[in-house]
Amino acid sequence: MRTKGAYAAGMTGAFQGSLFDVGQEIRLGPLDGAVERVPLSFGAWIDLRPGWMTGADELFLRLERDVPWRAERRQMYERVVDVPRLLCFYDEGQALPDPSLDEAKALLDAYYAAELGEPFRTAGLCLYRDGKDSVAWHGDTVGRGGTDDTMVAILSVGDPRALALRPRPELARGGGETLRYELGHGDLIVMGGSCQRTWEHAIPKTARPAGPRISIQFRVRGVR
Ligand SMILES: O=C(O)CCC(=O)C(=O)O
Repeated sequence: MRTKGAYAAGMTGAFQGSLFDVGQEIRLGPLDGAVERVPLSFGAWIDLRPGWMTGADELFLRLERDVPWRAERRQMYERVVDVPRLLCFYDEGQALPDPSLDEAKALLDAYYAAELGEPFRTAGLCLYRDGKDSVAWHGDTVGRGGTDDTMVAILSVGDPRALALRPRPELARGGGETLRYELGHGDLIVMGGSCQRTWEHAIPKTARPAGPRISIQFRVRGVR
């Protein structure tokens, strides 16, 4: 289902934005010297770069308006249920919906070139309309993410939502803490090393008032 317009027409909570950010020029800050690496267990790690993009609320509004958002449905036991978020996938070679995303990809490619050994190729966009939208615990294990180390870089715009991370229960055997990072308004997180196959991540539902958030996930070829 194509829901462009329906969302903007007010299906859910409206985006307030930061008074200082809407209408501001979209700019990406440096990554060199500004990224904090957090080592995790089992050879996984995350990189954090809070506030990487300024003018991120402006980008949120553009993407909310311009991206052909789709609702998906999936089989859950005997029922087909709505996936509780809207999606749009830009495959390798497809034009990204805003030039600032080309710039983000180019900066990520340059910063991670030596360590990753290949460029980011695809961009998955997700729109969480309010606190009822979510994604369950998972790793990006379709394709090479299930067998090889890789990186998934996520830029968040709009209202912050918690991205939770935990070691896979079968590896942690009941131990291992859950980490939570509130991501929005231009924050960058990069999951790397074995993170996709030894850890899981989720955007949990929240009962707290939550405005909409868009995440842009850059992945390498053959990882979903
Ligand atoms: O929205 C996010 O930041 C996470 C998205 C995600 O995990 C996914 O789509 O696989």
